[in-house]
Amino acid sequence: MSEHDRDRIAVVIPCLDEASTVRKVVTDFAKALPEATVYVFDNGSTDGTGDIAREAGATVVRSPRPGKGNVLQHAFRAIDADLYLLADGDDTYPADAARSMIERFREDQLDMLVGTRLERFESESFRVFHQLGNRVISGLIRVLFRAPLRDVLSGYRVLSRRLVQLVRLRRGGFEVETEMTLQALTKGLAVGEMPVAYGSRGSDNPSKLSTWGDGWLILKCIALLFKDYRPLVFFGSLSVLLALAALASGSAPIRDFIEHRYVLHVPRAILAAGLGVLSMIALTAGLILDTVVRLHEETVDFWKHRLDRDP
Ligand SMILES: Nc1nc2c(ncn2[C@@H]2O[C@H](COP(=O)(O)OP(=O)(O)O)[C@@H](O)[C@H]2O)c(=O)[nH]1
Ligand SMILES: [Mg+2]
Repeated sequence: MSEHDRDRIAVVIPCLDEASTVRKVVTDFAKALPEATVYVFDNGSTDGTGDIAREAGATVVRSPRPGKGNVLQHAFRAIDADLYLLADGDDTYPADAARSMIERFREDQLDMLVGTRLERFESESFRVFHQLGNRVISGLIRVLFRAPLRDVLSGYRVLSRRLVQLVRLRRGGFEVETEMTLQALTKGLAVGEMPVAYGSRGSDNPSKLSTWGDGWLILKCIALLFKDYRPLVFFGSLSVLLALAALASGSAPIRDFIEHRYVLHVPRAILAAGLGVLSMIALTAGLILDTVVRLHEETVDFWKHRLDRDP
């Protein structure tokens, strides 16, 4: 009898028009994890996805607001479980890896385990630019947030109860994986990765992800979360850039003054002064917000401690 035997496991599958694959996905996960409850969050499917999923034995929840992010926000609010396994409804993630992911997750005492898709995938698994996009986004996060993650956009993850309670998702679309990862990292939660096989979508049912539209939203999400959680670096860098611009613009007026004891390049002097003031404002904003983030981290630590003590 292990301490985890009574864990409530929720398999959460967001679905939009996945009639051709949802039956297989639901039955595969029910077979792989008989003790789990399989939830299909469906919003706006017009191809009967919800009915097929219900027939296959899933608990189908109608979700009001479109977008994968909105659906996962709904799932985090609606489901009370000890462990959450997120997967997609397009049968690209192997249900038979679920058990070993959960074991690794428990062994390493993680809050999030991401199934990485970079080792074993089919020729059609990734669309053009998606592998490059994934590398750019994961690389950016590695540099900005100092996190050694390689596949931030994977939809296959195991999450802890305390992560689901602590992480406040805001984004409604495909930025959700990025936001979830960055929130977990900035809250000091334990994040790990494990290779899984990654299949390809059937040609009859295209992906809902738009390469450029969602790519742009994901980059914007990273920039905004960097501003929110690393304000001293964000505004500090801005302050340095502004100071350099002020110096560049001020060099002529300064030379004037040294040589003639009089400023000839007045417009440049005014611009330099303005840029200098902006640089100071940016630095001040960075310092003040850095304090706010530190106090926020203390609050998060308080809740982490509380949740550990009485989950
Ligand atoms: N309920 C719901 N599910 C969605 C929505 N958009 C995408 N999904 C589901 O999210 C999963 C991932 O979407 P997919 O198109 O496969 O994106 P990709 O794997 O990143 O190319 C699939 O199961 C989709 O059905 C949505 O607006 N509502
Ligand atoms: Mg997919």
